[in-house]
Amino acid sequence: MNKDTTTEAPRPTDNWAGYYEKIGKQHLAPLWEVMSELVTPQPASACRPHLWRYALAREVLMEAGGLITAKEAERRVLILENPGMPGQSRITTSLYGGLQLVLPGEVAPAHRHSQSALRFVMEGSGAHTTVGGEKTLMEVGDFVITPPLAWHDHVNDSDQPMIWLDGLDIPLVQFLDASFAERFDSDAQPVSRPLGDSQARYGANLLPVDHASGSVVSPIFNYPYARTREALEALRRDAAWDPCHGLKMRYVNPNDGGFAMPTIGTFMQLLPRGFETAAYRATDATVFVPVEGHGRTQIGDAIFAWGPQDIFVAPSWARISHSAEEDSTLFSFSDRPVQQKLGLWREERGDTAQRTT
Ligand code: 1HN
Repeated sequence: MNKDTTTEAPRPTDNWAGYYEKIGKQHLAPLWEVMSELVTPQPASACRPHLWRYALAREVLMEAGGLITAKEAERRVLILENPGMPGQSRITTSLYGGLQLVLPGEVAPAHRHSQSALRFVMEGSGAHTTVGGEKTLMEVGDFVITPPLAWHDHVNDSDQPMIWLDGLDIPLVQFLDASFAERFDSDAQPVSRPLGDSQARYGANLLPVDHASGSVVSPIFNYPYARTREALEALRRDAAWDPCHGLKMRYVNPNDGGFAMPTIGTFMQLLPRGFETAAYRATDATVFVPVEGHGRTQIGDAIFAWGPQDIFVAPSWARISHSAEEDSTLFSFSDRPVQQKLGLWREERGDTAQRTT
């Protein structure tokens, strides 16, 4: 037995505050006061389920179009702030979301940063973004990638406003203190490859014969909706519906079959008219964007009715069930690649809505 006399000193139970103050001066703190908050029996997220109605967000975004130019703002974006984390520029705990407007004739000037970005096109046609020296045209439903530290600028040379959803891994990079960013010395970077180059080179189920890149970012930087939709339509004939997901596909990096982006997993699913999914939950909080159709989604206790271009978010480990009133397609994204690489990702399938734990 330990006979060290210090263990026999009176326990400071009547003066915890004094004890905490004393150890605080040495930048020490008692684990026993916080342990149950640090290590929770299941995810205890500040993230709340929420739906942003596109028509309402669009109205105030267009108003911003009259208040500030894309160039003045650098990026004219309204941040989608999760109501459980106000002021933190987060749509989920680990990810950022925003709605960006580029008006006809405008340029969002070239810059680059460590954060990965996805664009999911909500409205407009034919504006372009240039990423790492290649231009791509943007159409509704296209999923476009900006890899870490790739130069990127957006130019709207069409005659319609262009609006897209930005998804970035900003909170993750912030957490890791790994952010670098710089401005290009002109608004638009030089274009060094022809339109459609990466699509032909990497997006046609072919790779150049000596292609050896094991890059964690997909070299395909635009996954056009038309092709994704066509694949889903062809697959529905087989009707191998997943009870929790309908028909759900993952955007893929042809280098390795992994996720298209290293930190953000992206998906597109088809729910046919009348389909009701079984309850499902996973540890990756997920942002959903309906492209076509109407339906309802229950997330925990919240129920959201949705239509095209609305945006809704499900926190980690909240039970999700969808019902589609029409044939519906839902784009979604989450931090699943990070969680899977770290061995943290977990899912639970099936209708367990009656369970309390
Ligand atoms: C950014 O670079 C874009 O390139 C959009 O369109 C949103 C939010 C924070 C930091 C960089 C873009 C962004 C961003």
